[in-house]
Amino acid sequence: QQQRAHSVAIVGAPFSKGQKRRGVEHGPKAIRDAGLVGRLSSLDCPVHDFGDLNFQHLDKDEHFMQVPFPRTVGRANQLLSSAVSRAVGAGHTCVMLGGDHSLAIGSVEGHAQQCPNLCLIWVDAHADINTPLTSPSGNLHGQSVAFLLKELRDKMPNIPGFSWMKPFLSSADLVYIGLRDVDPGEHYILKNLGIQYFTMRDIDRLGIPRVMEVTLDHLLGRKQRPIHLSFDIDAFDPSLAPATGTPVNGGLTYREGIYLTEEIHNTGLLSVMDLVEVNPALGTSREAVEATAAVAVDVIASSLGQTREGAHVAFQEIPSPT
Ligand code: 6HN
Ligand code: MN
Ligand code: MN
Ligand code: MN
Repeated sequence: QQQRAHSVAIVGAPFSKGQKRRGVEHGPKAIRDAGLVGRLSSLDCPVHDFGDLNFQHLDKDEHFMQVPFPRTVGRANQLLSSAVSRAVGAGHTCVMLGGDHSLAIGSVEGHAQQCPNLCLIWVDAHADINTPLTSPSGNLHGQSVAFLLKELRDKMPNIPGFSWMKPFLSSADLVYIGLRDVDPGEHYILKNLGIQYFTMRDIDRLGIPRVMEVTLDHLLGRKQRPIHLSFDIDAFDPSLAPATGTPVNGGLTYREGIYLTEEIHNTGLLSVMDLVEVNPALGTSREAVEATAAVAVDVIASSLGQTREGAHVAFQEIPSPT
């Protein structure tokens, strides 16, 4: 169905301390350079570019257990949370450009301040649900969801830098799509909490239309509510999106990714979207980086109403020659 175009706020989050590879802080620039604002404007969405947030690196930020930069990541997410909350409070659909996926902590938290009944769709090769005690790497971008879930409250230590937030999301309000690299502790958590997830094998078996039907029914079947879409570019196959820190073979095709986001747009309920983990320092060529950023723009535009069918915004009738 056709929805009224909402105004869109873009929040750039040039941040990389949730993992160990530098360069992902240049993701927002790469996605903007690929023409994001022009594409959204041509969809008839009024675009408000809030620019990039200015994150501080904190000195004296010692490891906590295996986790590097906990205070720096915590502070960055606190800043992002208030920016997202402000954008949503002002009535915009918010697009957060990362940066690494630890930023979803602040993005979802800020969204929940305005929309406590939100649901979360996490599109990713990874589940990002390690706790500091299960994480094989220590990296916070692999732990974002564990910070959000009420059911994991007792399993999370007090990590310095995060005392500003409390977990608020129920595991029933979360669906994963695209998983294909899940750590043993993560697999146990997914099973133990009964989280709804679709791996790439499930997509092979069911097809993306059925996966989206079950996803949206699971989250919206009882009541309509705002959607938070957290889209990690590594959900796509590395042949399409090579410029990313933790690529895994066998990912979403372009058409699966676009269909997925078209279905989310068609609900009319998308409220905040994250597009994370585009790392321009990791492409093997300039073309590889530009291709990755172009896919990111396509997925954002599709989430916000670009259709493959076309749209007759500028036409009331077929022009007659005279
Ligand atoms: N991401 N599961 C691995 C870890 O280190 O916890 C990889 C996480 C990747 C995170 O892609 O956003
Ligand atoms: Mn991720
Ligand atoms: Mn990932
Ligand atoms: Mn629309």
